[in-house]
Amino acid sequence: MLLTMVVAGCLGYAVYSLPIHLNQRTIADHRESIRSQSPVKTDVDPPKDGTFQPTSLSGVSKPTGQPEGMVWIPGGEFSMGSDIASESICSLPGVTRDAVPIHRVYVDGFWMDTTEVTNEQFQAFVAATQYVTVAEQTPTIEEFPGASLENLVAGSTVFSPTIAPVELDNYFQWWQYVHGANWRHPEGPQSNLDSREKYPVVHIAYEDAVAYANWAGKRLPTEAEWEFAARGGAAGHLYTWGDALTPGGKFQANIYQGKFPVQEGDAGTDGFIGIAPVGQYAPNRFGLYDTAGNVWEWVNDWYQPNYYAKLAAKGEVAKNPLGPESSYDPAEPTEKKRVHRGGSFLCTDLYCTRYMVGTRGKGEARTGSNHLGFRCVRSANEASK
Ligand SMILES: [Ca+2]
Repeated sequence: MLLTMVVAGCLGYAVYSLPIHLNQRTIADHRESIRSQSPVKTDVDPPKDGTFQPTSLSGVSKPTGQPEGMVWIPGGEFSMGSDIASESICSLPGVTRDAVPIHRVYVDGFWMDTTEVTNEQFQAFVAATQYVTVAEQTPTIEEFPGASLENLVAGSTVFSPTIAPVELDNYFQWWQYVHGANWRHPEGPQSNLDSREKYPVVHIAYEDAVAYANWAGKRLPTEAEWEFAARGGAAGHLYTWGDALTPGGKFQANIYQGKFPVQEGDAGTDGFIGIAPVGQYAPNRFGLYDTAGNVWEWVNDWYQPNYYAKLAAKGEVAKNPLGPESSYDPAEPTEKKRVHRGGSFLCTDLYCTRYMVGTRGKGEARTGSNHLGFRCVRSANEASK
């Protein structure tokens, strides 16, 4: 939780600008134009390039007994990761640094929730189990030795827009630990879930997501399963839907337009200022909604920035990879982090464009926020609840 303040993958680096707009360009043109440009001087190593190869869907047929609210993801072999094309779109250098190199991965078929878990779904879980989320628990001195007692108050991390424009080099400027913020009170004690039944549940820690999944007879996806599903059987696209951000002028995800992170800076050109109900945009080719934008999603893997490089170094297709055996983030080596995927309603090309399908997020496992949720999967051989 935020006493140590780790926020949903959008860590700060120095800002530079390399604006590229893809709407009228092919991805091949875009990649070539980047390679021909003079290198931009930053303190971040440029990502290594890689090559996407076609996705090969598994020939395994769809099992019978489709679970409610889930779709069958056929499984198969695909190219996972990101490359310089994604790196160039974001004003935050290093956005793909931990998502290289592109490497081949195979995943078995599985069932996946079509949407992020909603407030009404999580409410049913809590009503059945009386589960108390991490954000609702009072932090202990054992967990935060040295903290003053007045700071040991239950709460969670809430996006708090700045009054005036700020340098985007310190996310503490727009994230605050709000006492009393939790899944029932997304913006703090004065907020509630009225008319938000179909919104994704937020302020969920990793262990909260696992508890829900266990109750539902499901589990969290691996990072590989998540990316395979989000790519929808296609290969090498920037976004879950293709390579243009707004094909035909139409937004495909709830992200952020306008000045970030200032008050009233979110223009809502995509139809939503802030969080949106699930399923407001077209699904991907597998029938999944909101695999880009709206809220980040927990996946099961521990976070290590060089995990893809370790897999690629083996020189073989990684079969059903489960992630590294432990967490290590050089930026915050004492924090135990799991991977986040998909980006959120706060993602903007000014700062964090990780609604791009091959990019990664990360977060301390007990830290939730009001732009972080989850969805579940179920293996083909797991019985329905
Ligand atoms: Ca939006």
